[in-house]
Amino acid sequence: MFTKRRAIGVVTAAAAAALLVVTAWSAGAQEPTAAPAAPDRGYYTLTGADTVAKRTQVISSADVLQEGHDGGPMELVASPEQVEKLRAQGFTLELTGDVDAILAKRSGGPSTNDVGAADFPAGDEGFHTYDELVAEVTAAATDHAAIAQKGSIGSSFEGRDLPVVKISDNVATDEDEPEVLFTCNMHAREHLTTEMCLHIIQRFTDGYGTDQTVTGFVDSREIYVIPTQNPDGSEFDISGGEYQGWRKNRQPNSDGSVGTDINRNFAYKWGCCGGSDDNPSGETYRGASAASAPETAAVQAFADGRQFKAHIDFHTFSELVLWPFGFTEDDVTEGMTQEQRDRFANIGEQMAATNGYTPEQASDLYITDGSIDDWMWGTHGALSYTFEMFPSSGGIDGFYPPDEEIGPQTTRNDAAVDILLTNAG
Ligand code: 0X9
Ligand code: CA
Ligand code: CA
Ligand code: CA
Ligand code: ZN
Repeated sequence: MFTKRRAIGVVTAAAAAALLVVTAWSAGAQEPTAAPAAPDRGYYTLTGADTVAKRTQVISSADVLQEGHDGGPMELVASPEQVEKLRAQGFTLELTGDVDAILAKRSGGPSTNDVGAADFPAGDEGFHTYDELVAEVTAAATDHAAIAQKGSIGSSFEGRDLPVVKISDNVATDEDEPEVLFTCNMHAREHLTTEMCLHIIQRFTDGYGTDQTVTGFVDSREIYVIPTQNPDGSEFDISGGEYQGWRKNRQPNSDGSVGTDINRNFAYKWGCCGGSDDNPSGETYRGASAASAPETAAVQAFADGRQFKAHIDFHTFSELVLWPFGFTEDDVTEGMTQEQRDRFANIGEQMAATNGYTPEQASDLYITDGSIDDWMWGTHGALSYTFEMFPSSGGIDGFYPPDEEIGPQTTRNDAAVDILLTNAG
C-alpha cells in the first residue's frame, strides 16, 4: 500500500495534498468526463472508515496512500474490483485520478543518460540504480578498508546480491561492541531510503578521523547497513523509463500475480491480526508462509546470527518515527512492558525532535502484522524503529521526490541516527 497515514493535526496538509493530486491529474492527458470508466489503478477518496477496525479493513484490501483519522477521508489506489468490494462493504469511494497517468506525467520520459531499461527517468539521475548502488558501496569499503567491509546477506528472488556493509574500527574482528543495524528499500518505490542508507555508509566512512562524533561511533559500535532489501522490486519500479508505483518483491504467486509485501512476511505474529492481505494480488500480501520471500529469509538469518541492540528500517513517506508493536493497538502487552514502551517512546520522541517527524506507536492508525520492527523487537529484543521519510503527505508522487531532495532529506536524519547509536550502548 502507499500505506500513508497521516499524523493527527495535519488535516490541512492532507487536504492540500489531495488538491495537488487532483490538479496533477486534471493537467494530464486524460480529462475526466461525466462518468469516467474506472481506471486499472484509480486514485480514490474513501469515506466511512471511522474506526480503527474499519481502517484496518480498508488497508488490508487496497493500497492506502493517505490514512484519515476521526472519520476523515482516506486516499487510496484501487482496481475496479477492489472498488466494487469496498463499496459493497458500505464505504463511499470517489474517483479523483488515474495513477498510471500521474506516474507517466511525473516520469517525464526516459532518462537522457539511459544505460538501459533500469535507469531513473530524466532529471532523477541522482538516485542510484542497483548497479550504481553496488558500485558506491564497493568503493566505500575499498577506500576505507580499515573500518568498512562489504559482505552479503544472500540473494533476492531474481538472484541479485543483497549487500551488507559493516563499519567499525578493527572491522575484520567481531568485537564486543554494541551492534546496530540500518535497513532500507524494503518497499520497491521508496527509493529515497536507498539514498538514506548510502548516506549513512558514506558519512561513517568518509567522516572517520575528521568528524569527532562519527569517529566516536565507529570506534565504539559495530554499524551494519543493508542498503536494499528489495533490489528486484526497485529495478522493476524504474523499468521502461517510467515509474511503476511498485511496492512488493517480484516473486510470482500461485494465482499468477506477482509479489509479496516483505514488511508483512516476517516470522513474528505473521498473519495474526488482520494487518496483512491473504490475497496474493493485494499490495500487503503476507506471502504463503512466514519468511517465504527470500529477501525476508535473508534479513532474518542475518539478524539471527548477530546481536543487534538497535535498528532503524527506513521507509517513505509521511515523516513519522514509529515503534512496535504494529500488530496490536495495545501499548503494553506480552513482550512489551510499560517500561519498555516508555523507553521506545522516549527515544522515539528524542529522535523526532531532531528531524521534525511525528513520533507514535506503529499501530496508532492501523494494524500491521509480520513487519520487520515487530520481529526485531519481539524476536531479538532490538530497539527497532521504522522511519517514514519525506514528504509528510502526498499522492502517489510522494514516493518520487526530485533528486534534489536526496541531500537535505538524508542529512536531516543524521542527529536521529546518532541518538539511536548512543542508545544502543
Ligand atoms: O505499512 C508499512 O509497511 C510501513 N509503511 S509504508 O507506507 N512505507 O508501507 C509502515 C510499517 C511500520 N511498522 C509497523 N506497522 N509495524
Ligand atoms: Ca533533478
Ligand atoms: Ca570495532
Ligand atoms: Ca560484535
Ligand atoms: Zn515502506
